[in-house]
Amino acid sequence: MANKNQTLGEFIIENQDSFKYTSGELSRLINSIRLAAKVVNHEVNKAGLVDITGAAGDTNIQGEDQQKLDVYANEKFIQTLTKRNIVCGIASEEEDDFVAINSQDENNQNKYVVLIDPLDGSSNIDVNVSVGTIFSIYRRVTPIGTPVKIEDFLQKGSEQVAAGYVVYGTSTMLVYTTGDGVNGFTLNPAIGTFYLSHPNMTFPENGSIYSVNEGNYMDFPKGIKKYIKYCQEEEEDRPYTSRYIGSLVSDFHRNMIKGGIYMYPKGSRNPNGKLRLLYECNPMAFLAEQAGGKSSDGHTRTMDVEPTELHQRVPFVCGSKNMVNKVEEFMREFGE
Ligand code: P6P
Repeated sequence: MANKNQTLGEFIIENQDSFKYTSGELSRLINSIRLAAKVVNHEVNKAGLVDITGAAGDTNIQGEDQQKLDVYANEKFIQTLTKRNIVCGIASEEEDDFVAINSQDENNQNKYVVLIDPLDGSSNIDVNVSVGTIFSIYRRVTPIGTPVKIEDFLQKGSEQVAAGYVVYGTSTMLVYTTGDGVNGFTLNPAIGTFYLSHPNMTFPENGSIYSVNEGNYMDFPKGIKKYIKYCQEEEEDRPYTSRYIGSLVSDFHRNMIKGGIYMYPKGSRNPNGKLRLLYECNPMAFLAEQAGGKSSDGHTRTMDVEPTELHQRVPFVCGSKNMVNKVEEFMREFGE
């Protein structure tokens, strides 16, 4: 039973029996993410004051300018997970290939891999808009004590054992699931402790907020265009409100609390959509479903998509169940 103002540490201990695998390691893993989140939060909150908001001058595999905070956050999460010797491998938006963590050591009994977008929405950093970290956790599928392999990372979203995000917003929150509902913890920066502020988070089945970059409207599939016009019709329950922050974690978080839908469809410039399946769509889909919401590419459930490569992109429609159902209805009727 969740009681408000419980600390994250107390919550993990109290609930580790509900986790179907040997939960001690997962608890340590969530704790290490908690530590890294606090360190990154400290830097994000002072980004405007020190010279780490400018582009790092490098570009990541996505061809996007790497903001220094991107690089910093990536290093912090990898460093923390490595030092605590909890995982056998990490895949990151900021790393071209996965990073093996001592997995060649036959004594390495670590069974988890983590996939992470260390600082999502980083283009918002230098304009002081919320950004976030997204993480997804799997059990490895190759034998423990052997070098970790790509197949340990290319698992369907339905195989996730845990997923969550950190939103560095007006307050900093850690929201995660281990398959037994979704709980949100708010950081008290004065003492560096996360407190259970949002127990048992649930997506309202209906909502009246839609989040999409309408600048790409002309590029969208016909079914998406029809849905957007549906949202704008003068009806008893519409028009809906358009809210798009340009930071997936922030848009998702607001929609989960208030009810709403986030869409990043495919288009000519993004023939498979923009968002990455493994460390953006799957973790958010896991959270959405655990909170009673829904997630698909407009046709297929996000967590049923068979991954083929580490940085693969998919179209993404995620949020209140009846809103996603409506998009899928339009996609069936009007197609691509
Ligand atoms: P656009 C940030 O880069 C991100 O991955 C999501 O956080 C965000 O929702 C989306 O891309 C914004 O993309 O093309 O609308 O600027």
